[in-house]
Amino acid sequence: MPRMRFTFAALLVAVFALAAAGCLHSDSEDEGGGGSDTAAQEDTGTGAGGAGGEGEVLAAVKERGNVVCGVNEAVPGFGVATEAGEFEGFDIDYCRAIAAAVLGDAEAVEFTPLTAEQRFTALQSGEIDVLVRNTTYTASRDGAEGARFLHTTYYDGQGMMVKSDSEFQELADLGGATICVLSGTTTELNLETVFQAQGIEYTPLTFEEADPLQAAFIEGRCDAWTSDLSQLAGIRSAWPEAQGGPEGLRLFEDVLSKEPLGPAVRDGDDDWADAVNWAIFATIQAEEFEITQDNLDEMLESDNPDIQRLLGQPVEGEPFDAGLGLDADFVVNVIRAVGNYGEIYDRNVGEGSALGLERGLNALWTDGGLQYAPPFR
Ligand SMILES: N[C@@H](CCC(=O)N[C@@H](CS)C(=O)NCC(=O)O)C(=O)O
Repeated sequence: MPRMRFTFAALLVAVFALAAAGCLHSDSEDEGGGGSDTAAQEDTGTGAGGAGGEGEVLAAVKERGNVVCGVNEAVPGFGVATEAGEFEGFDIDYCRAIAAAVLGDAEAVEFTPLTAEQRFTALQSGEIDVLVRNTTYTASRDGAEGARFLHTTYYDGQGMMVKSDSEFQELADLGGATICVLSGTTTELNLETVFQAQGIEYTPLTFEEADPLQAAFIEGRCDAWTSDLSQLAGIRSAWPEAQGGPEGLRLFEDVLSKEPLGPAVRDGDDDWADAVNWAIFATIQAEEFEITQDNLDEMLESDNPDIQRLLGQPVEGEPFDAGLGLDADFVVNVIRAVGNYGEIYDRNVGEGSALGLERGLNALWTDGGLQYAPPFR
């Protein structure tokens, strides 16, 4: 896992109040408890639009005219609800990309904020059409949670964060420490296995939501906070000035796990899964072809047949239709609304954001990274 780099964007940090820093939730502390995220549950198949079977979600979304997207509202850079009630972030832009691809309207999204514990139940019950909430693709979630994971939009890993003045420098130092962790997450499970494997004794302090976890961390009730590195970077970027701002926090170099984060839909509707997947691939392929929000109109005039096909422009008379149940020019709608993968990344979590995360594993395959779209043909 490449090192993450942070920019100390003090001006951005200054506008974040404590309540908005990283974790906007409140209540329902679940100390010492820890939830299970592996229990299999029946898929009631009701669907956000009353649909669950093959092709039904895609049809229901089109009929209803919006996509119900399960999101995080508490992780800066990925999914945040602003004071004005607007949702923004990397995952939020992917909800918009899906709506743009399926409905031609990136604003046709209903955002449903979910805690880590709630997310799979919401997906299984049909409360949401798609889950885009910094969710790690794992075997048991794929197998026992009725979730179908789609292309990984962000390759991440689990990290450990302490206050900058902490005596702890690396995992091995944490013997006897209390560690704050969110229940219902892979984070909770990895913490246990990694520490057990390394023979490090520790006490977990478990919460269902991030806001009370953050309060406990600030109060010194735990010595360290573990989560996905991207989320720790987001939390750090918005750390309250009263607590020392971003420089008041330090991330260890240790990476505890692989955390491939991406959208998930309910099992049982391949058409819907395909539509969501190709909305994501559109952003990656557009980056590879250097198609941006700004040069899109120019690119529509391109005489490169690969670009014409991607953008649904006539190639030898006919616009390319892959049979995905999407308009021939769905990629145009996606890129016009949210830009290509690199633009989405940069704006929300990359160099153009308070997080300042390098592309690392999330670079295109042509740049040595893992982001790769199958051919549009
Ligand atoms: N990627 C991991 C962790 C996801 C996760 O829920 N992370 C926390 C880190 S702060 C979070 O999103 N908290 C916000 C909340 O649920 O309040 C997973 O899928 O289990």
